[in-house]
Amino acid sequence: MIFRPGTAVWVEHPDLAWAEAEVVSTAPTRSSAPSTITVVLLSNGAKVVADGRKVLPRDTEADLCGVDDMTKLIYLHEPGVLCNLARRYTLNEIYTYTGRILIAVNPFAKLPHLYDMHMMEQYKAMVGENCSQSILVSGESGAGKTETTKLIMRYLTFVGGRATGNIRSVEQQVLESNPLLEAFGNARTVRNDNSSRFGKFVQIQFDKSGRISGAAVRTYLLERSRVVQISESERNYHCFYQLCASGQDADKYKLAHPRNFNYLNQSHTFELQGVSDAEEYLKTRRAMDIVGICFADQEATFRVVAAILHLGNIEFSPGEEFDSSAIKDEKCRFHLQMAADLLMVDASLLLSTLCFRKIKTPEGNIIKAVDNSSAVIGRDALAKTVYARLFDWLVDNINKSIGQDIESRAQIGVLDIYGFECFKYNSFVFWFFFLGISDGPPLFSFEQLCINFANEKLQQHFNKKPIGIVSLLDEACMLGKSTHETFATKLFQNLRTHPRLEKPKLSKTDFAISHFAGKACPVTYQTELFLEKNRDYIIAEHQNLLSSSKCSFISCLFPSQQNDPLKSSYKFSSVASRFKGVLEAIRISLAGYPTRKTYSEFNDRFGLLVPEHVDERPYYESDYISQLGRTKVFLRAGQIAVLDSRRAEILDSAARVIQGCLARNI
Ligand code: AOV
Ligand code: MG
Repeated sequence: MIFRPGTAVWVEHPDLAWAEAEVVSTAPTRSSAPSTITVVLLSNGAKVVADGRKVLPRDTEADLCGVDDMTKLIYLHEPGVLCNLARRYTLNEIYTYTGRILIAVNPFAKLPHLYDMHMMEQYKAMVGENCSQSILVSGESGAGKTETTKLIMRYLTFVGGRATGNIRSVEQQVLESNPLLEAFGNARTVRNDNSSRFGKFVQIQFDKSGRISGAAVRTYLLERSRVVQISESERNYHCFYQLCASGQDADKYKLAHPRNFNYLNQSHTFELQGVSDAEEYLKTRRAMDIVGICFADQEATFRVVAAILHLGNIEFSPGEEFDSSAIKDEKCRFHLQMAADLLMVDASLLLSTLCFRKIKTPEGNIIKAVDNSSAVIGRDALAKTVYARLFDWLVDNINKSIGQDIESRAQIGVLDIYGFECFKYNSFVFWFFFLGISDGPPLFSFEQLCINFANEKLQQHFNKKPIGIVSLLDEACMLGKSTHETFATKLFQNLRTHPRLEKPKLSKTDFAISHFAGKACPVTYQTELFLEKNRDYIIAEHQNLLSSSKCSFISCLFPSQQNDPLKSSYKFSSVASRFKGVLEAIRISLAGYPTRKTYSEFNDRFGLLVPEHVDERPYYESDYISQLGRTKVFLRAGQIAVLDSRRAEILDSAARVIQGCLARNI
């Protein structure tokens, strides 16, 4: 695009992302070289030479209050969108439409007036079409997806509620499932104090009269590794800290401050700003009451949580025999006993499960001792499995107690997944969330690949041949002899030429993906544990131990395999593939014609281009116009800028003519 001197533009800016400027001159270029444009920044009058490709037209007539729908913007490009969001944000207008998409900017402050009864009443009139719909909430980690999901649920339960005042009504149960699932599935991360570590799809069912008649909650891929491993300044799942702060209950299970437990003290962050874990514990218990989890099951749930903390404190030292392990000391023996008591299993069986492994040989099974580090890995695997089963149990229980309405004809689904995770991203939505985060080169795990993969799918930036990582991983898992090295080799062999995949120079087994088109943000993943994490199986010894529990709550979490003919212990099930099903059905149609103007708006602005034909349809059917609607003109991205520069030329020559006239008169 050619800019004339004086044209209002945006230029890319290292600190501000985009800065307001005006064109001074355009350097004449040979056709092969990129053009350069000299501009003057409005903020400080500095002259800057900018790459012509990074200069975009700026609408000087835009409303200072912003527009409530991005499609009303004259220029729908990044700086135009950012500027509009920023203008609205300063007025506490955090919601902006883009056609059918609603953008929310996280206010990080309570804006109660937006969500009060009065406001909800105003939208109530919109109930009507009686057909099922889904709402997808998308955005980077910390952007506000979960809060938005809760607001949506609150609204839906308000318009569809029966106003009976019953604390155990379906609506209340649906709402209270949120704090309950958050206690067990959310944790503090460097990006968000209450980050969801699982995906959630809530379907709210309505009866003929538009009243809520049932609901179903589905969850996806809880981040299991967090149970045993946390990074600095992050926390484990909230429920652990809540239980430690619970006073009497903590005493009952011989718990103490989180700093005393290996699964919590790997990070030095124990508290959340402005949150009392003791109060949160009471809220979780209350949510359990409302959702319909009986007292005995609540007790059992927290006994399991406590057992996991004690389990994590069982440490090992080398045993008497070569490559064997034994319990480290008396303190660890206490934790072993506590874990066993709480799980209601035999303490010596628990210990032998951790220190020995049964191995199948052609001559029969042999029992082999395992070394220290293998015992620790086994202990952590047990903790993760128990926690994951507990989480699934909670979800099942919520569903059973709320109940589904199978006759419902209309339902509204709300999808809330975890956000895209990448430290170095410097785009606008991120930028205030990432202040104060260290910028060491981050390496990402299997869980994050799944998270980012889901987001990528959701954003429909997958306009390419599927990259195939998940299929290759599944293949590797099914072949017994694969290792992460053979997987990485295969990945690079198969996808060598893929433009989004890179092989980092210093590692043979890491790989980097540029997840989003046009963003310089390759995320590097470490493949070390990919195969193990993708294989979703339970170690036979763990299964046997837990199904022997004298507590029916726990033995029911681990139904014995023999009684379950559908589950063969050899059957391979892939975590990543299950995740890939999740989002297959979701399609977002991005507006192909981002700029929309009514005929009269269009005429006002561009009528002077063809004064004689201004009211006639053939005028619109020129090269610039993509589609003509009944009341509006639809333009493809960028077309309005071309029209605008024509308009500026005409206005300019008109001005010159007028100036000439004036000069002559003088
Ligand atoms: P996320 O769901 O998108 O992140 P959250 O919904 O947990 O993000 O929002 C993060 C924080 O932002 C919340 O704890 C609130 O403090 C604040 N916030 C978000 N939306 C609003 C709102 N509408 N009004 C007031 N405060 C808000 V993650 O789960 O990390 O991807 O995996
Ligand atoms: Mg969330």
